[in-house]
Amino acid sequence: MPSVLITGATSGFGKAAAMRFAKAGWSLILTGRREERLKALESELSQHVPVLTLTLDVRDSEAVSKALGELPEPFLPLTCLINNAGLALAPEPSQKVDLKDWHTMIDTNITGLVNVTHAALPLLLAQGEGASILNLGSVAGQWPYPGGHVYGASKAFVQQFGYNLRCDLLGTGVRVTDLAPGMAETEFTLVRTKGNQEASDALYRGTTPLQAEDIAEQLYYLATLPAHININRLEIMPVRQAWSAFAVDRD
Ligand code: NDP
Ligand code: 8X3
Repeated sequence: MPSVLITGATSGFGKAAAMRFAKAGWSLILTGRREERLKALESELSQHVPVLTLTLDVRDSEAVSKALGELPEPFLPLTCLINNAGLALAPEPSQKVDLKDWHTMIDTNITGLVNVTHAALPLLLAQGEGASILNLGSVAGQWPYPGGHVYGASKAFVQQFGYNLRCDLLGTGVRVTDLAPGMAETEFTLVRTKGNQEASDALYRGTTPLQAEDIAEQLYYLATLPAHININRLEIMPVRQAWSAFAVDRD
């Protein structure tokens, strides 16, 4: 039975991916900080597939390496790692941002992703052919926009780290993909605005954003491609989102 480790399974893409992979009969290792949500997911999905929940913060490298170093037999070798845990903070311009918010994004989106990848690599190499690392990048990693600052830069790291990993993993069979979504309706904007439900609702109102299930479907597609195919980067936007013109400062 193939197994998938999903970081940030308590909400959004991670939760939807847990449902999608469970539907296909995969064993699930689900992580996040909110234990109650993990337990609720476990009690629902463990009726169908083996589920292991790990309550941890991806920023804590010791906790991550301990937890992944002790995975029980039914979850090994690991077929797929979905590095999904992440967040944006501080939609305001750089000159108004609290430095702590920049640090939180770097610690989660970069250091956290690196922590999990480092601990999971031996488990994926044990699988070899057909194994995958699916990293949640973002359109913000490729395209600049006001208020994107460290969030976009952290996702550019995710892309380049993935490409460099591919070079090192050549010959092992382990694949790496940067899945880069645009606007998707999850708790992402609620987190970014520190709990401003109205701002979150306003962003998604009157348009048709991606849904978490759309991204879960892409993750499942990537994880089940024939073993000789590696999609390096997959950027996906809602039809009702596109780029905009360059901004110009005028007198
Ligand atoms: P959500 O806020 O709905 O989910 C984020 C998940 O990350 C939660 O399960 C949260 O769990 C987890 N998480 C956050 N910080 C930590 C941490 N320190 N340790 C462990 N888990 C953590 O957002 P999305 O589902 O939208 O986002 C998922 C990923 O997709 C992120 O990397 C995001 O940057 C990226 N993305 C999102 C887009 C969007 O428009 N929604 C578009 C492009 C990319 P908990 O709080 O329980 O720890
Ligand atoms: C999240 C998508 O457009 O807010 O990564 O940057 S966007």
